[in-house]
Amino acid sequence: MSHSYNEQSIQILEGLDAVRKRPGMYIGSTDSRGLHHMVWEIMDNAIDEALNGFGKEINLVIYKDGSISIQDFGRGMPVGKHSSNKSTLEVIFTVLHAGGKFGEGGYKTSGGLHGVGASVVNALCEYLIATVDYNGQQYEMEFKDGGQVVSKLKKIKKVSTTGSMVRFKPNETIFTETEFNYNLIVEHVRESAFLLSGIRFNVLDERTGKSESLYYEDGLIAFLKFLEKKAKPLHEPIHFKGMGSDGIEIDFVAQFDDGYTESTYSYVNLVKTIDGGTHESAFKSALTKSINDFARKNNILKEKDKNFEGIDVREGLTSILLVSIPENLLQFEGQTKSKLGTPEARGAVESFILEHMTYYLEENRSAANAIIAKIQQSADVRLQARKARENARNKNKNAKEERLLSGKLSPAQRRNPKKNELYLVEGDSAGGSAKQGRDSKFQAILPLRGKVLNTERLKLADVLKNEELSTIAYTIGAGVGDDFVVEDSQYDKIILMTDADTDGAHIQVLLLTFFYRFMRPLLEAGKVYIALPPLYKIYSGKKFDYAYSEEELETLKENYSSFNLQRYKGLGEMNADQLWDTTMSPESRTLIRVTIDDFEVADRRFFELMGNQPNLRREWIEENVSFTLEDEFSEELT
Ligand code: 28G
Repeated sequence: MSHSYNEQSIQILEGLDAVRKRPGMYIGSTDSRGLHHMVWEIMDNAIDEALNGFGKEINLVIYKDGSISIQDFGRGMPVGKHSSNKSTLEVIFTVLHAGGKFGEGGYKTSGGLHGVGASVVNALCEYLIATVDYNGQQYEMEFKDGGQVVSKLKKIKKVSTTGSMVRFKPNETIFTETEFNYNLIVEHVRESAFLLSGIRFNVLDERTGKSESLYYEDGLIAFLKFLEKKAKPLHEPIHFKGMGSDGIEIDFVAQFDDGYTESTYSYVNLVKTIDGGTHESAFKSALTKSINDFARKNNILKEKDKNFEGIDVREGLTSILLVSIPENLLQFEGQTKSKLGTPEARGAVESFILEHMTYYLEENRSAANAIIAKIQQSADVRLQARKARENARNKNKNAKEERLLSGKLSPAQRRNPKKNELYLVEGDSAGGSAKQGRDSKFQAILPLRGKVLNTERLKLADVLKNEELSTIAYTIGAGVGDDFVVEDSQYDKIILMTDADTDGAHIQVLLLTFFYRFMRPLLEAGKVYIALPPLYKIYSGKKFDYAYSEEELETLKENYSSFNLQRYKGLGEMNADQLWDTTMSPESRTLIRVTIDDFEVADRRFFELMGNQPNLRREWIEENVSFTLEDEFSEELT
């Protein structure tokens, strides 16, 4: 006898040990969420007892020592002997029940088994005390350190009521957060009170003295009112309650207001279904159908009119959908099991809502008219917005020619295709400096906004739809694609000027790809260049130098006894004069000519030319792993 008892108790401790080893499997997490989950677990048991019709009040107290208690006035947890020779109470708190909410397989339902979760909570506690009032007697049992029995079930005193109370203090070494959040608890309890009309919840925080008593007679309507926003309701709340097919019970409230937000809340067996599911989508389609049917029947929607869409119908709608599904039909989906999968719920909810809503609209004409008018308005706005977008798009098309001519280009004063230079500059602000710093006699500036379209796999027609690239083509003035005639180029040099960072490198690659694919003769003629802005300015007093690479900086340092260093993160950090001196003046700048054979080893050469910056190169490759320039180009060359 004693042998088997020991064996069993070892098994039990191992069971609870599993909970402590992997708390996340049983309560989701060990942060504030998990901490409060412990409270919901125990509270659900108290709620189940009340739902069974035993007790109408539940108390919750937060204590100064970091513990919390939940009390119900039900029948009292069983205190009798269990077959294992232990009290049933001990079994409830020490035997791990199958199907944890976060483990494989199982899912949680309120109204399910009593006691599931109590042992999990116990396993994660510094202490737990269970008190039971039953048959005129108060009993108590205490556990510590995750389920170890401190005292076997003992009689405390005579009482005249029945019920259960569980007080527990979560283990501080397991949870990263051990302070109970009063507001969070009140809001959770409030939600329960809305869903469980007729049960009173009292919350007391002994740390602060704050308390709250939550009781709603007509919970769903109270919930609806609670959710009410600034917007004005269009009618009295809609409330349908009854039995649908397959034994699925439905409780539904809804109210339209003159606002624009949709709030849909759905629950299955009192568990919130954040991700919706079959019941929620059924309600939505039934609602849309009932509205459209009504609008057609009453000639509000004419034959030529399109149906209202779901988003029109639900604009300004607050709704709460509660379904109770027999346990054998329950099916949850998704990672967090918060989406209903039960197929039967679709049919049950759809026909229930359709039938009731159709009847409601017929019987409440003034409400129906207000609702339909509002929906009509939403639909009109949606259609107008669509039209406005389409118009804007068409207008763009027509205005294109014009804009290309005026454009963003700052042209050169002289017209000399043998000498003129076109700077393609990353960003408007650098474009501004370049415009000021340039020699406007022969240098033209075209600022580029943001990323350039990747033309790797695009057809010419698509490329020309892109504003940035068609502007470049138009500015160069030598055509594009098969029509490109390099002799017609308005510029002797096309110079790409970007920041010396990964974005800049990316823009260069995209532009070169564009030239390679659609203006190749330009590259073959050696007319495309990359400007090399300095990375550093080293200075002391009036003396200064620019460094274009890390090595150059090291060499330059030797010429200074002491120095200041400015690192240029972008072109924008240079003023117009500096930009001229370092990057644009034919006297002092460094340009990299991009030739066609470069492309065979494009990325290697490219980054060498970018100035020896292995970090940048690595970063760039890491960020753009899918961009395999070298392969693509070599492929086309062979
Ligand atoms: C205080 C916080 C959490 C609970 C009860 C009441 C009973 C019970 C709980 O039974 C399952 C059922 C009988 C063996 C049921 C008492 C029937 C008769 C109960 C709670 C299995 C457990 N008498 N109240 N469990 N029994 N309150 N509050 O947990 O057959 S749990």
